[in-house]
Amino acid sequence: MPIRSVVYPSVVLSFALATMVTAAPPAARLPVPTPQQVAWQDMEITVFIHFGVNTFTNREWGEGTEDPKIFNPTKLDARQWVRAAKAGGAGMVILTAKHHDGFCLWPSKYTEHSVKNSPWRDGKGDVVRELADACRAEGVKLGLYLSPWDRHEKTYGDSPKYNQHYLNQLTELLRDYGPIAEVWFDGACGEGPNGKRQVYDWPAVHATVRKLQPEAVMFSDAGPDIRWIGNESGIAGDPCWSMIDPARVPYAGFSGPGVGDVLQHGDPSGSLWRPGECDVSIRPGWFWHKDQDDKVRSVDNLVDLYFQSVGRNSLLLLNLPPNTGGLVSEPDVRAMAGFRERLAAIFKTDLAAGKPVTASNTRDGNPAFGPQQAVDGKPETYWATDDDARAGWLEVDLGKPTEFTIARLEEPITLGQRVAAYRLEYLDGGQWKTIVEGTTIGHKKLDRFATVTARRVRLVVDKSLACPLVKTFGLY
Ligand code: FUL
Repeated sequence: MPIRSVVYPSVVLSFALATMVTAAPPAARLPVPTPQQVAWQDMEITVFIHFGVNTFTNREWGEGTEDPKIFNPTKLDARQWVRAAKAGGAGMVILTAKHHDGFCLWPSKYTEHSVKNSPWRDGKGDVVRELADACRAEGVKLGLYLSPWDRHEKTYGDSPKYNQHYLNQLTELLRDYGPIAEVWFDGACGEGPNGKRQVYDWPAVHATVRKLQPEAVMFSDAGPDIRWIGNESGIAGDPCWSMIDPARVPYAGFSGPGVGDVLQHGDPSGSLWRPGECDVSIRPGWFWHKDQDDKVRSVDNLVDLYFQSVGRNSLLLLNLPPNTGGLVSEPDVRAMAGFRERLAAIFKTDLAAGKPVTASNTRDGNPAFGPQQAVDGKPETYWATDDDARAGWLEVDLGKPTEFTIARLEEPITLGQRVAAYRLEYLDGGQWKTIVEGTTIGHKKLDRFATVTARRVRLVVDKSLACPLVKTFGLY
C-alpha cells in the first residue's frame, strides 16, 4: 500500500536512530564567549579611523594646545570612509572620537576643545553623527575610541573630577548616536615622571557602557571583553588562546613582567574568555601624513597580516586614516579593495568541501557529529569526538591527487577553545608525511605551506583540553 510504504520506513529509521545513538551535544568547555564576542570575532576584519587635530598638525600625539580653527576638512565624506572599509571586507568602523589631545570630533557639552569651535561646517558639524549615519546607511557597525589620557582637559590628574568628566563624555557618545558595537579604551599615557597621575575609575566606566550599550564589546589591554594582542604590528601569537587569567593584566595600561606574553598568547587555563584584537595601521603612522602616501601597505602585505591575525584566532583592526580634506586617500582605498579581492580569490574553492571524510572517532557514533560535518561548509555543524577523547584524526579523500597550499581549520568556539597541538599530514606512497605542525585553532587557524600534491590528507589532533571538535577543515 502506498501510504504504508511511505510511513513505515521513516518510523523504523527514527526509532533505530533514537535507540542507537544519543543526540546530546558535547558539554561546553568553560569559559565560553558571549554572543557579542562571537559576533565580534565573526567579522574578522574591522577598520580604525584615526582623525582629528593631528591630521592637520602632522603629528601622532597632539599636546592639547591646538587651536580648534585648524580643523577644517572641507571635503569630509564619512560615507566614503565606510565604503572604503566595506570594500576591504570590514564589518565595523571605529572612530577616534577623542584622541590624547582631547579634541572632540563631536560637539561635547563638556569642553571647548572640539569641532564646535572649528570653521568646519561653521562650527555646527559633528563627525560622530556623520559617521553614525554613514554606517547605518552602509550596514556597517560603529565603534568609538575615547582616549582616557587627555592632554587638554584641566581636570586630568585630579582623579575624581576627571573621572566624572570622562563619564560625562562617554555618556554623550553612548546615548546620542544609536548602537555602538565596540568601545575602545587606549592604555597609552605619555605623562613623564613629573606628569599628572590619573587613577581611572574603570568599574564605573565599564558599568556605564553596560548600561547604555549592553550589546557593545569593550576593548583594552585588560578587556573586559576584548584584549589587545600586545603589539601594533597586526600579528597575533602562536599559540593564541582566547582565554586569559585576569590577574595577569588587571587594568588598561598595566605594565609588568610577562604582560606582552599573556596578551600575545592568552592562557589555556585562563578563567575568562577575552579574545585578542590586532590593531595596525595601513601606513606607518596612525594619523594621515602626506609624506606617507607612498608607504601604504601592499595587497600582499595586507594578506600576510590577515594570515597572522585572523589566521591565528584573532581579529584584524586595520587603520585607514582620512587626510586633511576629510577623505581616505586613493592609495589606501585601492589597497583595501585589492585586499578583499585577493582574499576572495584565495578562498574561492575549498578543495575538501563535500569530499568523503573518515575519522578516528565520532561522538556516540552519531552521524550528526560525524567528520562530514567539518567539510559541509555549514557554520553550525561540527565533527565531535567522544567525551573522553583528547586526541583524534580526520581524513579527507580528495578523490585524486590534488594541489593545495593552504589549510583552514576552525573550532566551534561557542563550546570553548580546545585544541592545543595538531599536525597536517598527507599520504605519500604508503607513508604519512607531515605538512605542518600547529598549536591552537580557535575561531580560525590558517596555515600556508609549499604546494602539496596529494589525494588523502589528515588533520591529526595530538592534544586537546577537552574532546576535540572541528567546525571546518578546508584546503585551498
Ligand atoms: C596607541 C595610541 O597612543 C596611538 O596614538 C594609537 O591611537 C593607537 C591605536 O593606540 O596607544
